Amino acid sequence: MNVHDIRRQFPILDQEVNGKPLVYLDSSATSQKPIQVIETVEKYYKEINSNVHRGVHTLGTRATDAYEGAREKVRKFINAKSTQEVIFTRGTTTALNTVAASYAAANLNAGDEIVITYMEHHSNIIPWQQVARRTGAVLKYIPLQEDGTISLDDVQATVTANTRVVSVMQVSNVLGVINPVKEIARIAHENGAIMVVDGAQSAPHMKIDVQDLDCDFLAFSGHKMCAPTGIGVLYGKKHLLEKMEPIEFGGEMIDFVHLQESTWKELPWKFEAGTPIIAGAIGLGAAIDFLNEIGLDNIAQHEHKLAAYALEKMSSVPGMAIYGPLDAAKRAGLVTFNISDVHPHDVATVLDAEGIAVRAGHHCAQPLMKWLKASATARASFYLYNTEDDIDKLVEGLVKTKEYFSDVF
Ligand code: 7TS
Repeated sequence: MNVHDIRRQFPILDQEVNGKPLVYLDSSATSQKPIQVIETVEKYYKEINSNVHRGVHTLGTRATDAYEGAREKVRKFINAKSTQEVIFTRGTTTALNTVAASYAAANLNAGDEIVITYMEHHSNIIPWQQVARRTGAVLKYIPLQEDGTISLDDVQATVTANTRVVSVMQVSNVLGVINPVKEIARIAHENGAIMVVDGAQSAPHMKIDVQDLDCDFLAFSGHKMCAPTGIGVLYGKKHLLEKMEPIEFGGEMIDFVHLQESTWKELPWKFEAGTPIIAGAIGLGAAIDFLNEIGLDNIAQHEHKLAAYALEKMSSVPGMAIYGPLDAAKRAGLVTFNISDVHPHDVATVLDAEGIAVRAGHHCAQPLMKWLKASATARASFYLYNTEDDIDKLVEGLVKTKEYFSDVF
């Protein structure tokens, strides 16, 4: 399928915004949804909507089959050994909070260390700060090299025999760097720590094999990979999940409830209290089918080309500061930047008038912004439906922005 055929599957892209054809360059915030996913969710509500795991009636069985079928699609997608290792959550944030509040809160003591990096999203910082506060553990940061990448020497120097948890994003939502999480997992394990991978920006864009990475936990969000909002995944190794206590309690997750105590269902359901996100999970299953049909390797290659093209074209705009490595080989499909002294919100506003959607702000990574010595930045992020033409329009928009503000000042 070429990119123009792919674009045709995303109805939202076929519209004008502010009188100009929409150029959507904010897929790192959330991706657009293909018609297959929209129709799957619509069909679920039109034909089989029912609660799962309870009814004997036919619709209930169909809904349960579709929901559990989606879990099997996720299992295959990340090559987990068993569907017992695949827990549906609200997204990456909930998944990371579950690991912190359940695994880490129970296993960490004063003086133990949690190791993360300066580039983490707030969702992979604050849950660990909270655990550290509660347990007396210490939160340590792997430093970044000048170009924003991580060196394994720095990982070796930061992770010690006291480290219990290492948690790192596979792809940065700001710098675009791809972190060597497989090698970091090896270092974590050599030191007796577990490895948590924040896959929010990698799962949509590259093949992930949890057995090959040998990570203990992986978190990702459906809405960044063509699925609806409100659904995400926590993968965890079975032997760890089995020993963990749920963090939410109520219907669906119990085996027996007595007056003073209760027992939990087996994995994965003990972590899915309440009526689950049924339509979301089924939508995620459809998104996985869609991505598989195109091929994760083809998607990664396409975005890699776009990133290289964007880096080259954007670098030619006078006053452009690009964050992260300039070597496209070290990057995924996004470019974060500032132009001269123009505030990124002004950049985003001028671009919006041209129909171009980019994100401006701190991108939920304030420690990284501090490290970059920038209060805010603008970001263009690409996905399988973006083209070189989108980047040409972005660059034209950036030149316009620069001219507009040089007239003003
Ligand atoms: N981790 C990373 C690396 C992310 O990029 C994000 C969201 C999250 C965690 C949280 O995901 P959620 O689905 O639970 O919200 N990142 C962004 C972004 O870059 N712009 O908007 C959201």
